[in-house]
This record gives sequence, structure tokens and C-alpha cells, in this order.
Amino acid sequence: MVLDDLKFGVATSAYQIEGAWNEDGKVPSIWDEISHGNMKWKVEENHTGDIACDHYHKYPFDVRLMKDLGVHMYRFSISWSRICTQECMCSNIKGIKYYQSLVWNLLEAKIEPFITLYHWDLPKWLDDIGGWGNKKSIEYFKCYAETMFKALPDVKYWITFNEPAVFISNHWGHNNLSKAIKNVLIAHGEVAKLAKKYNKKIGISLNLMPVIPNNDLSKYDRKAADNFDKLHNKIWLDPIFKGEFPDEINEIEDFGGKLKFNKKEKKIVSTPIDFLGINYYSMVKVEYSSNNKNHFRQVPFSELGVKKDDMGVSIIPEGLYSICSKMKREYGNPELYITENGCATSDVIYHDARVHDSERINYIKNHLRMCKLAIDNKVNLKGYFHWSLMDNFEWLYGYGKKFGLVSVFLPTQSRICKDSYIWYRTFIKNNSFREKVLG
Ligand code: GBH
Repeated sequence: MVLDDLKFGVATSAYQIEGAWNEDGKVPSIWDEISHGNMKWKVEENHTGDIACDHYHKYPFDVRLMKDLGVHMYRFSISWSRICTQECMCSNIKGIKYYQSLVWNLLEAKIEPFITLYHWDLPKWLDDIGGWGNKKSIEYFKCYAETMFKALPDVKYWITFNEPAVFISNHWGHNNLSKAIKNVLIAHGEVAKLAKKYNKKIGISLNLMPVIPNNDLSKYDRKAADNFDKLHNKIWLDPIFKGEFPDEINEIEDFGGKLKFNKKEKKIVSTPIDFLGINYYSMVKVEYSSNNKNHFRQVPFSELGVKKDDMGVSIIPEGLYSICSKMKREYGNPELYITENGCATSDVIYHDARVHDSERINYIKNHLRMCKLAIDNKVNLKGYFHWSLMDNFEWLYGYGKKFGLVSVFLPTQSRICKDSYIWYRTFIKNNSFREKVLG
């Protein structure tokens, strides 16, 4: 069998690659504020996304890189602050034109765009009035989404949020947990409703983490794992697929307010989605701990052969299979896309001007094997996006952590295709997903 089983792509996000932080009418986002040292966080070596990979100017070249790579899809995000410059003023023509042009380039290269509306870079003007903690954020997000649905009629696939668990637990763009969680879920549901009107396929990307108890025979450890699952995974999955928060959620964590939806809200948050995006990086192991309310403590994976990437993340491909089959078992086998999967490596550019990142090649192979296993077990998996097309601004870590198939030499903005790029290209070109992942 051939590629029809699975489509392949690469993923990026606006703040991490675009640069041009104050060009063409763009207003500041919280990530401009964070990286410029105006907030409580500090980025390694004071790196900023002011220029980043200069993708804002180099996108035609980068689209060509993707065309040569042979990917079927490209997942990127829109910078809200390029479009909506103040409360419900989503009319910055230059910002809109930029994304239209990027999309035309992609369509011409026969690459299907998947657009993330929110990949963490909240406009500063919205943060100033409380961000996701303020109910108004829902209206503003709808306004922005509708503007983009209209401006990009040829884009079919849309993702409302990237990893709410991450930006909410880090307090990026809000200062009230319970309000932010509810408002983000409602904003997601409202935009999912709106998407139907515009004939779009809508989804959300969650960084799901399968969890196992340290000691499978201990009911305390099993309860600890259950609590982690609720607090990290089900807190998003249950409202979206079932319209309610997991039971006991308010007993196992203090959110500074009760997590509960009324009837109307339940209906909105569970507006049917067309696909679920899973960002898979790792899984976790927990044991019982009496020290905190949620009764769990994370235990490191010390098993032989579990390696860590350059971010210290344990590499466990099996978790990808496990989370996919859980979606089949417990959530009605929805259409799935792996919207991110990748690893940080400490690449060096060799004297032959190449980057020999064999770790990344192995990483991709091992995770694709799990995709195959999932499909063989009737999981409704449709596509795989590698994170990332190119080395970029890795949030609080700055440019030190490298996730790309393409290396970017920042002083000159020159791009070097790593060995993994060449491997992925051959893999896609050979059009033999099933045979290749077996080999
Ligand atoms: C993804 O998050 C993101 O969607 C993507 O933008 C990112 O580049 C990619 O991972 C690689 O990390 O010290 O507070 O910055 C995956 C989960 C959560 C893992 C944040 C790294 C760093 C914590 N990531 N975490 S922080």
C-alpha cells in the first residue's frame, strides 16, 4: 500500500519564524513584550523574535524549500497582532495581504495549508485588559477568526488553538486560571460554530501526554496517574468531545474558581470538530504523593534505552500509538492529525557544509512506525506534521534549541538542508509509507 494512508507535512508558528515584529502595521504581542524583557519572564541570552528566520520576507524561498521537500501540507500560524490592531479592529490590510500571498504561494506549490489561529502570541492590547481571563477575548477571537475565514476562502483546514495546556499553565496571556480555561474553550467552540458557516474544517491542537503509574499494582499510583490524565489531557478532551469537565476536577486542583459550564456553554464548547490535532512529544510516569492536592509526583523514565533530546524530553515513540488508540477507544475514533512531533538536537554544521542529524532521522522513523501501528489498528489517523520545517525561536530557550529539518544560519539567514530533510524527502518521494516504515 502507498501514501494514501497518510499525508505528510511540516509545521511552524508565526512568532517563532516570521520576524518583522513591527512592520506593515503590526502591533506588539505578548511575545514581543516577553522577549524585550518587559514582562516577568526571561528568554535565554535575551534572544528575541524581532527578526527570527525573517520568514516574513523570505516566505517565497521557504515555500520552495517545502515544495522541493515534497510535503503535502504545511501547518503555520497567523499573527493576530498583524490583523487586529485594537479592540475588534481586524482590518490591517497589509497583514491580511501577507497571509493571502503566503497561501497563494502554497497553493501554487500544491501544498495544503493548515492554519493555526492562535499559537500563543496574544496581542498586547488584549493582554492589557486581562487577556483570556477577560470574557471579551471570546468576541475578539471570533472577530479575528471571521476576518481570516473571509480573507482566505481557499484554506480548508483551520486550528483554533495550539496547546492551551501550555500557554495557560505558563500564564502567557492571562492571570486567572479558571476564567482563562473556560474562555479559551468557549472561544474554541464559538469559532468551531462559525467555521461551519464558512464551510471550513475545524480542529484544535492539544499536546496530549499519555501517563502511566510507576507501580501498576498500586491503586495509589493508579489514582495519581488518573489525576494527571484529568488535569493535563481530559480537562480539554472532555469539554470538547463530551461538553463537560472531568469529574472531581475541582477537587484535585485549585483553579482559583470553579471549573463548571452551564447548559448553553456545554453546547458551545462541544460543537463537533472535524479533526483533532495531537502534538506528541513525550509521555509521563507518576507516583502517589501526599504532598499536593492532586496527589501525583512525576517520576523520570530510567528504563534502559530511553534517551532524552536536547530539551531533556524523554524520547518514547510508543506514547504516540498509545494516545492515538486512546482517542479511538474513549472518544469515538475522531479524525486525527499529528500536528507536531519532533526533537531538539545539538546540530553542528560540518566542514562539508552539511548537518548530519542522524538522531532526528531515527526519531522520525520510530514515530512513523507508531503511526503505522495506529493505522493498522483502525485509528483514524490522516496526517503527520514534523515540527519543524526549520530551526527557530524556541520560546524561553531562544535559538539555542534546534528542531528543524533545515538549519538557519541567523547572521546571513542562509538555510542548509539537514540530512533529515534529505531523508524525509526521499521517504515521501518513494511513496511507500507502509513498506518504508517496516524496513
Ligand atoms: C510545542 O510545545 C510548541 O507548540 C512549539 O511551538 C514548540 O516549538 C515545540 O513544542 C518544541 O518545544 O521553559 O516554559 O518554555 C510542546 C510542549 C511546552 C515543550 C513548553 C517545551 C518548554 C517550557 N512544550 N516547554 S518553557
